[in-house]
Amino acid sequence: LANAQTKSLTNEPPEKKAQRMAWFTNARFGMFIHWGLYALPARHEWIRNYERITTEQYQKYFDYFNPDLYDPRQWAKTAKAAGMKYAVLTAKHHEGFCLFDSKYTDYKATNTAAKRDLVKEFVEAFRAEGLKVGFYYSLIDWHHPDFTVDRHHPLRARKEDAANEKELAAYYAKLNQGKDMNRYRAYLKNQIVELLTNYGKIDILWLDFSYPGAHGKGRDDWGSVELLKTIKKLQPHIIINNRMDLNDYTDGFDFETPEQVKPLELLKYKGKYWETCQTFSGSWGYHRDETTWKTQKQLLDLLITSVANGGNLILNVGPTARGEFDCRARRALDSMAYWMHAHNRAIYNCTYAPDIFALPESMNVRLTYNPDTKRLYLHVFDYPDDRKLVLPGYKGKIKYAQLLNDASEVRCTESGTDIILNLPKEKPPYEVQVIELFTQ
Ligand code: FUL
Repeated sequence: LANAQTKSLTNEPPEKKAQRMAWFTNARFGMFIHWGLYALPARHEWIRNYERITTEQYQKYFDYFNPDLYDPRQWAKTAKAAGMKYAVLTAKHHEGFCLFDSKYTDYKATNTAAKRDLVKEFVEAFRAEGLKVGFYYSLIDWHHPDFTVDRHHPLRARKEDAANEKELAAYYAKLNQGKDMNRYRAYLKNQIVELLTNYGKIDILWLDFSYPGAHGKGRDDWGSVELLKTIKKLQPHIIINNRMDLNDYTDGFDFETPEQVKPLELLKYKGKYWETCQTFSGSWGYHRDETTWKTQKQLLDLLITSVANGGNLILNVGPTARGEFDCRARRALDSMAYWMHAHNRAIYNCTYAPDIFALPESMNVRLTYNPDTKRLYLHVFDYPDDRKLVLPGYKGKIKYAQLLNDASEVRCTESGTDIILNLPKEKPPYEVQVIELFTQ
């Protein structure tokens, strides 16, 4: 793989980048919002692709889109209460529908019963709650007439359309006649310019996603080098994810985006800038019939394990077609609010702990650490029956210990070089308990 990462696009020194990234790495927890016409079929945001729905067939979702309960101030309050410090909204997803008022298309919220710029209200509402705001923008577009139809597209060939590779190539050549990806590239650039010009200071740009070579231009399908320059010019402080295919450059992106990975896999991102994106269940868009909702403990595991490996969690909500978070999402967010209220000190401004504090895997604990206060946070996933937690080799490393939720002392006893934490008789009413350890 030609992925040498030697060429720089911006010549930004690492200290400067660290400064630019500081709010993001301190925030640790954000909200992803996937909202679009796919909320109406309510069977996954990829539905147009999965079910090979034509533009004409998909039109009914545009015609019936009427988010009468949309009140982003409620969303913002919910996000803030859950302890989230930023939010990223899908200004446009792969289906091509724009939640914002773009000059370059009619396929937008202002032309639906909503009759207004939904992005504008989102930005205002979240800012008013003191949250940072970001835009997800899909590089892929299944609606745009110039976007190449290939095997990744909803209108892709069926088995009966071509008997062999040659016929398949001819099939696509015919379908794509008159289409011009240069026009599409101009469209996407124009829209990104709109998004970064018309809504004030934008904190994150989340572009999605590249499958190199699919559109006949090799590794620069989106005109990404130019695009990045434009973005940085408009919003010099913006933080950009890694999906616009600039992986060959040292500074072609700001953070990595492990998607839907298990907590254990997050270890390998330690030392980089990253944010894992995760759903409550399988789908990003509102999915009515999904039954695989993560438990509160699984959600906490994702958040805590992210911080314990020096990264962020962006947790997704798929609002309904009426514009609300459905009750399952609200319940999950409420449970995060309950935990975060008592424990956010173990999350914000925290990262992985120095190696001298490493504990055996068998303990099923996670460690987070605040480098400014030098406090160490021990997240207990299995509350011990005998209420004793042995920290091997910890003698001399800890000055004081307290439960984080109520600042009640956790008495420490020594045994050889170990420290034994004497936990409360009654297990505190949280899925994960946190003990704050003062190391100085
Ligand atoms: C993926 C997309 O295809 C999904 O629909 C979702 O937006 C996720 C965050 O990124 O690549």
